Amino acid sequence: MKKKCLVIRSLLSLFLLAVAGELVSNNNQLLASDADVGSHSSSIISFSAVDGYFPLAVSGKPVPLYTHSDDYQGVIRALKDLQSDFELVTKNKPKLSINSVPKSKRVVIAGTLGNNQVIDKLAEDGKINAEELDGKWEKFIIQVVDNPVKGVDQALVIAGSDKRGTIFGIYEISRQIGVSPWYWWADVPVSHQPNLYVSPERFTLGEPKVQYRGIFLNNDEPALGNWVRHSFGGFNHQFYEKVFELILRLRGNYLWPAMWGKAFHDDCPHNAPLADMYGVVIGYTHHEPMMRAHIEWARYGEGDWDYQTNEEGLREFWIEGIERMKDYESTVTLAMRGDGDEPLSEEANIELIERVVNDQREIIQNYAKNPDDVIQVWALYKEVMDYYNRGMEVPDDVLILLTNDNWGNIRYLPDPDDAAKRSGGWGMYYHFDYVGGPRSYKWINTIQISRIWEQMNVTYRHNIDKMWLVNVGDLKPMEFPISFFLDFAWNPDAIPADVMGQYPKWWAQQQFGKEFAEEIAHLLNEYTRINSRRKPELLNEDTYSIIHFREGQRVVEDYNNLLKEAERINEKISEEYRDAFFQLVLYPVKASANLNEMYVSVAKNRLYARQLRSNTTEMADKVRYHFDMDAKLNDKYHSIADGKWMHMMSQTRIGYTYWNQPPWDVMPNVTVATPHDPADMGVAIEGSGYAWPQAGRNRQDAVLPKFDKFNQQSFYIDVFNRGRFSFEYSADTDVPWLLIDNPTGTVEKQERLLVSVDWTQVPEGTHRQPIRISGPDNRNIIVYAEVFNPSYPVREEVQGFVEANGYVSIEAPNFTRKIDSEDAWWKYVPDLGRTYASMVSFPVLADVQTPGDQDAPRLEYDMHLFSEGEVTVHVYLAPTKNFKHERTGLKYGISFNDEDPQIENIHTEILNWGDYSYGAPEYGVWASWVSNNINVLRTTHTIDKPGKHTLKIWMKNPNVVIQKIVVQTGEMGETYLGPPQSFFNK
Ligand code: REL
Repeated sequence: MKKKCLVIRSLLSLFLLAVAGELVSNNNQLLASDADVGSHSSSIISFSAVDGYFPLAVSGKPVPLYTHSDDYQGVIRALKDLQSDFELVTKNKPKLSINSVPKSKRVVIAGTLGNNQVIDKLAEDGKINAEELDGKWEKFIIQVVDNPVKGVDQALVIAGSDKRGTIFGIYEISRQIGVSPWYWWADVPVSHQPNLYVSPERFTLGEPKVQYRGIFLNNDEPALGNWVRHSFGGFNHQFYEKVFELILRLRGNYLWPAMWGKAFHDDCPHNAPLADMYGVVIGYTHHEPMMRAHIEWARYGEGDWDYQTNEEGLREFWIEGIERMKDYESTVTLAMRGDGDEPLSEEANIELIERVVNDQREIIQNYAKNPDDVIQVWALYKEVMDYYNRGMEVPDDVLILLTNDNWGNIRYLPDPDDAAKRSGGWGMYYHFDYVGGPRSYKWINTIQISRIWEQMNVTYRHNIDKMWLVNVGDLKPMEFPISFFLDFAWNPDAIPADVMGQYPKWWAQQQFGKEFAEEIAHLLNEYTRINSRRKPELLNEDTYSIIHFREGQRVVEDYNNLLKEAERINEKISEEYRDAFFQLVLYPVKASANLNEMYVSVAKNRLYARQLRSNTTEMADKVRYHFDMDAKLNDKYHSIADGKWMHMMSQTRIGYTYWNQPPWDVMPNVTVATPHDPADMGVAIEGSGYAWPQAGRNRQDAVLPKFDKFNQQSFYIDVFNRGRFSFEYSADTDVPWLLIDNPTGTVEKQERLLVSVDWTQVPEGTHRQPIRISGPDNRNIIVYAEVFNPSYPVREEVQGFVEANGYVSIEAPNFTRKIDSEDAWWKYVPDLGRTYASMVSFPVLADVQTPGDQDAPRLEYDMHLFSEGEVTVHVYLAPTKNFKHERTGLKYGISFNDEDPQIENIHTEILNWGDYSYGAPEYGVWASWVSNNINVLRTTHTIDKPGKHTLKIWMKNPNVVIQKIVVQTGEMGETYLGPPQSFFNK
């Protein structure tokens, strides 16, 4: 059904990110964005007077704006946004004069070289340098010019090389005076600034490094769809204007519109002309050729979606698409997939697709208004990549849109030299949100910007720079990674790894000001880290171990600590920021923390039920509490900002049973049980799923994990009740150096006793010490503590890591030594990975190295091992795909001490880049990599004798991302993340 659409101009607008400005501000005044936010952010605005600066607004009075009507409508529209932005910032709206020179000594002049006579005259008079702009793509300069036009003493000139160049220059001022690109989309408030001064230095961000930079609104039901229908009445231009403006403020230029049952051109006749007026290029998805939405075939198509049997019908349909496109800036998708984003039928072959493409290109030539300006795009999505591998011909002037595996891992990159030669260029289609196997992820932000950085940096260095596009799902709540993706696309060179590490703080400062930027950056990094470990849709009670290393408990604690911090900031931050803070920080942290705690509680409920703990039902109640809380948080999201975001969080996320979303959120099954009547003591211990007392022939001793003087752990004993009446308990041991907190007391339901060791008193050697737990009816249960206190090495002196409890666990960046060669090395990438950060073999295009050579680049980890014989080393790697065109897999070398390195191929199990279909031989391996967000490789080594050893990780290929290393020497509890890092001295 078509919606009525009124031409209502969006009112507001606001500020953008600056990346790598040429100007280095040297004043010490109060700047709009402070120097410590990273070199990628340059500011030319001061909020107080500076000698020689241009007074843009003084005492709340902004100078008038001036342009000429011969410029693009989109430029004049953006200037109106700037007018509103000045009003938001200074509380006064400047006059916008079109054609007649404002009566003012100082003005802002904005316009496009070659399209605006005022700007052209400035160029002619040599007041701005036309050469800087001539023939450039989306470039602007911002410059103070004396006596620009008759009657005006001085102007701030924003001149663009083309339409979007000028628009980006205009929004650059908006951003720098304090209007976030997210002012409307996330209710980011604008601070009042009565005085605005601009540096007299010429300022430019140059040309973007990636030509088309965009987003795809996808998987747009139920959340986006319900919100849009509620707020705008449909996917009409009132909605899309908000999207266009956002894209331009983020310095993007490209959109694939929402397409689940929607048709951009057909749903509202104003959508396409307005996109063009705004300056946003429109493309249709990889399976919607020739500017026609998928749903339009259902609406208007005649016959089957099959080129073999219905060539005529399809040609007609496509011709209409191309004619309807007019001369609006667009990209045209070529080729075809099966109806509804499915592979074509078995019989369909490469030859047929090539024929389809030839015919489509002919239609473009014959029916497009400006056929030579049309960007033709062929996306190598899913099985189409395989056709390409099998020799499918793609005409050289067609843009090849490469893809990730839908989970953020690039599938294929051509040889960079070949890539550079292709006239149609290359693009990359990336995902923040996905519908499909192994599981759809559509609810919350689970994307680490560090992984975007790493994968898109690899992409860029392979000369994939014509188009970067990202699937952003419902758009919200992906604000943070969208900003990063588009900023990085503007200029990847301006955001090297260490600057990327600063980005969250910079972004936080842009939305919330300086005061809490550091803390908010930490929250953004950490919540996305925890969510990226395993998408919430894949979480269940078995994900994290509640038996070993207190893993589940740690995740809950970590998340709840983040939540505490978020709530602390929420209380302190001024009222006007609260709605934005809720959307961008508090909700994702709280809702995700809540969900994680719900699943850990389910795990406890199940364990407690098995062990007959009387608090089993309480745990079931806790699950219910968190389940209800999830819905309450949803409601809260829908009520903030006067209900502006109604339905926006309505995506289901609890109760998945297979890849597709559940129709509603379903609480996991729990056990509710009535305990025995009389008091009845049970004991459970850390590191074991069993409970005591045990009967029968197979009963085991209760033995805590081993205490050692290096890690100086504490381990717990749970004394619990299986009955309904409370009982007294006591825990004692014969040695003074074994410490038990809470040694006596009353158990209503459960008491947790923490056992630790007084290392100043314990004698040297290995000890096995019983702890007697006495309960009702004189029953005793013995728990053993094993204590390891070797005389050597000395804790404070040992170099590197120390083995304990059957392993040495190492976060990769904690190496003892790093040996670099001149042209290759392991690079620290902050925040990347499930537990801490990563070391990445670098640079992206480095030559293959030879592990074992004396100077070969490597990481060395010293460690003290008490074990000898065979050990297994587990290397935890990011699930990088075998993307190099040679398809030989990425390799690294690994050795202990002076042994010859073993060469490990991280792609041994999954060499093919292609096959996604369920049931294909490699599907299972790939599915477990992306579900767990890790690829763990294991090698075995022989340790000749206990003592000091050095593990070496050698670089062979670049782009291997190592997060963590575990040397396993004995039995080690199974967990999702592997054991936490071992004791080490740097
Ligand atoms: O994530 C993707 O690129 C695709 O699965 C979707 O674009 C797909 O077209 C789907 O939304 C609808 O058909």
